Amino acid sequence: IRIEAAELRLVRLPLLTPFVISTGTVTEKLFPLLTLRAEGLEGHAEGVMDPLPDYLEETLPAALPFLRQAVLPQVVGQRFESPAQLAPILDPWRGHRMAKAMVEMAVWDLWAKALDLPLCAALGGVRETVEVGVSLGITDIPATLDRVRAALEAGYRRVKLKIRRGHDLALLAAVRAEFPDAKLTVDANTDYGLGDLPLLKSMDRFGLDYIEQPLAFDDIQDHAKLQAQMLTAICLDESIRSATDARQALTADAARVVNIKVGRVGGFGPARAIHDLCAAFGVPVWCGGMLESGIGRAQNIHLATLPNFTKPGDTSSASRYFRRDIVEQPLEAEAGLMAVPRHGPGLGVTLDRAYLATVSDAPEFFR
Ligand code: OSB
Ligand code: MG
Repeated sequence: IRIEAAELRLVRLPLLTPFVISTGTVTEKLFPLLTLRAEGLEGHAEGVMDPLPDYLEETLPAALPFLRQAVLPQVVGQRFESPAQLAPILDPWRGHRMAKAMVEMAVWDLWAKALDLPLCAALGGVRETVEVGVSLGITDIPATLDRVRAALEAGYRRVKLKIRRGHDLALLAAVRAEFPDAKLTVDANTDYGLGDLPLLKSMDRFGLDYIEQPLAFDDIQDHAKLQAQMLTAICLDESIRSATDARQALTADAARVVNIKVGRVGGFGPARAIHDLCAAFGVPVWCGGMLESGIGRAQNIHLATLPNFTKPGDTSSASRYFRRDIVEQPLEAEAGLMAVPRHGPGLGVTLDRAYLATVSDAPEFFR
């Protein structure tokens, strides 16, 4: 396929309710949407970088000139036999994995469409539906209990509670008392340190499936120290940016579960490499989320069809976050299962262009 043109736009979708995690609050989802054109086909990808560096270092204001001035001019006009052939263009640039992922994922979508295959088939997926849970932002304990009840009644396969220092043990005790058998996990988004070892160890009594990213975003060694002291599995999110990070974490026993986010690791190729490495170590993975719209959700669902995605992912129903999505197909879970979108090859979703025009800036064109 020869990439003939690219289109880049910023999309702004208000969230139905603010999403609060230990590092901050999101009230609207602002994201870049990339479209690549080739041979009458369009490949789409959603970027997951935030306006400010509160999840990882990468930011939207830095990603845009990187895409505009460096990557898109190198890609447009070029011919690629497969997404792997992007490596000589993308690999030399440092960092910016979320921006690189956009280009890589859009080429995967185009490539799958050119082959007339659903993206999951092009990736090597093995299932038609993926198990999903919910990620519940921070609020008070009574409101959290209501949200947990609603999620379990809707059939979600696990409930992940966002925690932070001072909003942890009492919350867990209350949720566990009311839902003794629920599959529960917590996500600290890096809020703790090794100084909190006694507190973190005391979480062992709640029977959590794992504790996600308790320590620093750029740490592996301290997580290994913590894992050695805990019965509960540690799951790494922020700390795993590459297959090298995954290898170091797995060989150090710093994580017994890995959250894979395709944007965080730079695309489907690296995501699959991490998936394969985890499988070789007998470590289960699950697909994380970044409050994506329908394009990003479709990316996640296709990825999660790979065999070692054996724990429920975070791609819950789009209607939990948005009044209206930018894709025409509703991405809604039923009884905790999300069907792989199959409205045509590739991502299997189509843009709702009329609505998109009302929530995005005018696109920038590259040709
Ligand atoms: O740590 O998994 C995270 C959202 C924004 C930033 C970080 C995280 C999250 C989530 C979202 O937990 C889950 C979702 O997309 O539903
Ligand atoms: Mg996380």
